[in-house]
Amino acid sequence: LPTVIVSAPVPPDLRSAIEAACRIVDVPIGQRLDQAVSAADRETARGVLCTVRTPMDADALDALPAVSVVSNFAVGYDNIDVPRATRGGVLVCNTPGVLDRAVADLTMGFVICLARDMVQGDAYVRRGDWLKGPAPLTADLAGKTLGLLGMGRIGRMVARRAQAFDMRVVYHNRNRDTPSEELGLAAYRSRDELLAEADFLSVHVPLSAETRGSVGMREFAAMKHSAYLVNTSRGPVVDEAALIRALQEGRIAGAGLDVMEREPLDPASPLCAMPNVVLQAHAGSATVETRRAMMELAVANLLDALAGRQPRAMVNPAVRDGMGAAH
Ligand code: 8YV
Repeated sequence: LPTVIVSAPVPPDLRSAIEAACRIVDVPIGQRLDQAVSAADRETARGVLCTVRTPMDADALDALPAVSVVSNFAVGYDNIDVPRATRGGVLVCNTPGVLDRAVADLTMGFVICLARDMVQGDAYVRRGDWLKGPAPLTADLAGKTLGLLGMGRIGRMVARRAQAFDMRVVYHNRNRDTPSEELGLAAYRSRDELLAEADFLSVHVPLSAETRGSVGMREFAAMKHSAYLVNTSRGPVVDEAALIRALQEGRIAGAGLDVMEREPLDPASPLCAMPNVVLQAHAGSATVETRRAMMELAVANLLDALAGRQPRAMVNPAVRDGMGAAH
């Protein structure tokens, strides 16, 4: 049986499915495979099932010469050096599609929480302030502009939800997304127009060399003072020091953050002391149903690739088409 390295929370039934075809080597989540796996298992491992917390950089890939597939339990794959994997003939798989709704739901949750000041409202009731009088008024979503930075699968799902709340939805994307415009989901704007118009700026881009730190002081300065930032993508897309400064200086009104530059977030971070910031623990996809669907897809991707079948979701399909470098 081929050896596979598993560093992901696989439930028992799916683990049995893997064990029917493979020998599993377990690695605690977050550990480097080139350090945690024995030399013998590193030499023979044919596949990897891991989370975004497993660095699959050049060193890790080099240490696993027989690996032909890395199945990521995530749609994002910024933990993997994909060009290096492609050059080495390693197929990279991910879990697109099955988590779009959950992430979009949490995004709208942030928008509603921020507009209606729900975290403060909750504290107001618990403190007994309600006994002294009603809580301060908040703001409508209807008529407000949601600016989507990134219009992929998740951005579109957010647009659909925001429309149901009678928001105006505009977006900016590397490539103009004509289908979204034809469906009336959102209107295209230049990046600067988007920043200037948005009452809520929500980030839906992958983390890459181009997007790292791409929402920073220049962007906050271009936004309305009354605008909120929502980030359910990847923390490092936002320059967090600049965000903290922008919040402290009142350049923007607040933020809803599911992801941070460093996770888990240090509770000593100034973000944790700000009443106009709502935080979640990288939980966009963290529902029972969505995590199950993600794991089913990630396991199927792994087993399909090892059996020579075409996985449902491939990041670098050129490897399978035989266009990657030879082994
Ligand atoms: C995490 C995510 O993968 O899909 C992604 O890109 O960031 C999340 O769904 C999740 O924490 C599981 O590891």
